Amino acid sequence: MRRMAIEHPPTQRAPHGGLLDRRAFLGRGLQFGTVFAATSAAATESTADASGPTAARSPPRLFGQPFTAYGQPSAHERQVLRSIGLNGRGDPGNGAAWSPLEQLEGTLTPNGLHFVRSHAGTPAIDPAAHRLVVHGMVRQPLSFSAEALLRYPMQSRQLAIECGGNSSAGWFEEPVQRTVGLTHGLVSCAEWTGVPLAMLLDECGADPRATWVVATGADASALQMSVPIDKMRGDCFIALYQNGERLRPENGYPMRLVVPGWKGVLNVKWLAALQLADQPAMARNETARYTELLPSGQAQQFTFAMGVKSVITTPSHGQRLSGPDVYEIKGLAWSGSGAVRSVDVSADGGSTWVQAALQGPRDPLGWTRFRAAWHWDGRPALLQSRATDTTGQMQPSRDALVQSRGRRSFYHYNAIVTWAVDERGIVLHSYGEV
Ligand SMILES: Nc1nc2c(c(=O)[nH]1)N[C@H]1C(S)=C(S)[C@@H](COP(=O)(O)O)O[C@H]1N2
Ligand SMILES: [Mo]
Repeated sequence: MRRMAIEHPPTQRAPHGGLLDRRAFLGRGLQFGTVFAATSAAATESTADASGPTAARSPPRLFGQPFTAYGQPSAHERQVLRSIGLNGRGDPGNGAAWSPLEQLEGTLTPNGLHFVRSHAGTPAIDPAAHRLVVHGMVRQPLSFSAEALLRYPMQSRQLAIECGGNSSAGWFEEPVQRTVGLTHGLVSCAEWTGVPLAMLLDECGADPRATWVVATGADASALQMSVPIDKMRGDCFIALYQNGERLRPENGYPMRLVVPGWKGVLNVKWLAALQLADQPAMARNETARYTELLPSGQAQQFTFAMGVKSVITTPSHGQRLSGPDVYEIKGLAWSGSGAVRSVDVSADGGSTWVQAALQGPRDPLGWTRFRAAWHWDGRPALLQSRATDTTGQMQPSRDALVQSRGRRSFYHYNAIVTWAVDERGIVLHSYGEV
């Protein structure tokens, strides 16, 4: 965690729980920059002999390692890994690899750390043999190989894909004590590149009476998901590339459906068929699963867009503040309905809020990185972030979410997350009580 030097902790508790507003952030940041520069200049001067810290910092002049045909992360970063969780029920290979959000910076997920959620493992698909068939209510059913699709005009978007079941531990009675990645890591943001679906629908001569498109994958889960045709025509595409290289096998190689902003399960991987129809398929994953059981006892179906959400990734569970000081609070925000307009940060459990600085580059449906400077005075604090999107939706408190959705929900948990910092600097997950 980045630490910045500060003189002395004030004896009075600072307003806003020590959160510095954006102007103060800039002013103080520059001041700290100067302090750092002065310190290192002094160090250089007083340690002119070769045994000093300056000499120790210079790299040894040895010949380097050979070139590699496919680069790997530094051996010193080998601990930055996804966490694998098998579901234990359902098909073999039903489970997920959670992305280590607390170890990431910026707004893109490297391909090797993109979360994976699969219902029946990763199928071995030979791209030469794989076909996408578009059929049903069309004038002319067509089949597309990956090679054929690669010749179409493409588009790229930076999109957060989030599993509908992400953050579902938030529904538990007691706050789970796990890292951000293991609680909220079923979301990632990548630049997806591929062929707009509208182009393929036109080529097949979509029947104007078709209202739904049912997507099926080639894996053993035989996942079937129905998406309204207006959405499909509007902004869905068949992705062939992920962050500039062909899709990873776990993420749908050689082709997947991308449904911007909507729940992850609709983004069918290893896409094999698109059937145009005048009704949804009513398949298992849109009836028995991926529906919301409401307090009334009724279940809500076809809950598509992911809600507005944010989470502080630093400081967060498992990290420790080393003492009273100024820290950068940072985290991620996204919404399935529109761009993140603002993120507020609180250090006193939501009594007072300060606007965080937002960082791009940003696709409206991609990740937004937020940052705020915080002076921790060494006393217990409750850190929270709260995002608002351009449609006016604001991330709810946990109480408000439970109030409206009851206790039998599983999907679409997007409440404010609280990290409690105790006087030792230990960070725990909390439901807001001091
Ligand atoms: N064919 C197929 N597509 C699938 C799935 C699957 O099991 N099989 N899992 C879905 C679910 S539940 C999610 S959240 C996303 C996850 O995408 P990712 O693994 O690329 O992160 O893929 C969806 N597409
Ligand atoms: Mo999912």
